[in-house]
Amino acid sequence: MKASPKSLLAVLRGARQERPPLWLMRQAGRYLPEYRALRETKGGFLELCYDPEAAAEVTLQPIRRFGFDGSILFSDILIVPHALGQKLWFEAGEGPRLAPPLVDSALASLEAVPARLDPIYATVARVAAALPVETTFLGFAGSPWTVATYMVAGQGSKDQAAARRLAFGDPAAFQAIVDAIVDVTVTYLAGQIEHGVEAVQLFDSWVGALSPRDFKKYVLPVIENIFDQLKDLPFPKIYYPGVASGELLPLLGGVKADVIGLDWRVPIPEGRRRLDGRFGIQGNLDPYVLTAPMDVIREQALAVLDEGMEKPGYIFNLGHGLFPEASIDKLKELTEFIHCYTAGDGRK
Ligand code: 1CP
Repeated sequence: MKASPKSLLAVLRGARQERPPLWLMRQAGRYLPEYRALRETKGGFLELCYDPEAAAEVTLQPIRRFGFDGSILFSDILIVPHALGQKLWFEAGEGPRLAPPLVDSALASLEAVPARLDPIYATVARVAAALPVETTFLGFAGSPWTVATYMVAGQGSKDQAAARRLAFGDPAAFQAIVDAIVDVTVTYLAGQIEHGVEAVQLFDSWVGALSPRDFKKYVLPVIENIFDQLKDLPFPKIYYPGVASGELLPLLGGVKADVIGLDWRVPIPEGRRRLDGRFGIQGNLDPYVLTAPMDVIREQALAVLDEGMEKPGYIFNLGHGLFPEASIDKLKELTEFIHCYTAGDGRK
């Protein structure tokens, strides 16, 4: 059974709901054979991102398969550094590379290429025209901290060490990078809204690497600034503070977002308490639960659902992104299970 029309959008706007809407972070990608086939014909991941017809198709693939309530634009948080002028490519089996890394190169050496955002807007317009009416269309960007961790190191990094070193050792240089990301990000999110997304999520995947003190100093004002600049656009906004961010939740009270995404380490009632009940909640099944037998998946999903559905404004999701080994059959069953959820129906 499917949830009611645009149930995700209604919940993002704070509506009380009978059935939990769901979507999954990183729901498009390599676990789908139709994705791998299209990527192969296009030559690579970035080629897919910059081909609006193909990127729209990839955005729609998980909706066709599973009927999720939310569809997230297929693109990447690293399109913003690319638009800021860094070279960007993906090493097979390793991940993203950006050059020059800003550990040893000045931001001023980059020449911005704002036109690199244009194909993404074209993808947004295509998806908006093609999505089923009951599906809510989500746009996104990375938060300046998380994006900066890649720009500084030139790749993904353990513990985000290079960015932390730069932030602590040369705060002015770090702030300049963050300021540049903020400007593009606000334009980019507003542009996605203008072209047809119905809500946006800011991914701050790696902010849990910081102490609450440093989060407050280096990240919080930046996040507040972005949401402040977007506050007059009447579209729901989600902030996902990434893995291991539980200690940061009590600091988020002034952020003008509607929903906060939780990772799996924080029980949902505790997350709500730390957030003072001010936000809707999205999350927070551990993605690795999806590797377990189906009865374990159901039991864990039910526990999450029961906690989430205690209060209005709840969206089912994972605590972090889906991984390439995900099983299509299990995801189908999980989706059906969630769409049939009724509180306290004795399936525990
Ligand atoms: O085909 C491939 O090999 C590319 C794999 C892939 C995919 C499918 C990458 C490379 N990015 C994406 C898509 C993507 N990335 C989406 C699309 C929509 C969807 O959710 O289905 C989104 C929202 C992202 C966001 C993203 N990219 C984040 C934030 C979310 C998270 O998972 O924490 C991050 C950190 C990235 C960086 C990135 N992009 C790709 C890789 C391999 C990485 C590095 C991840 C790492 O450092 O561990």
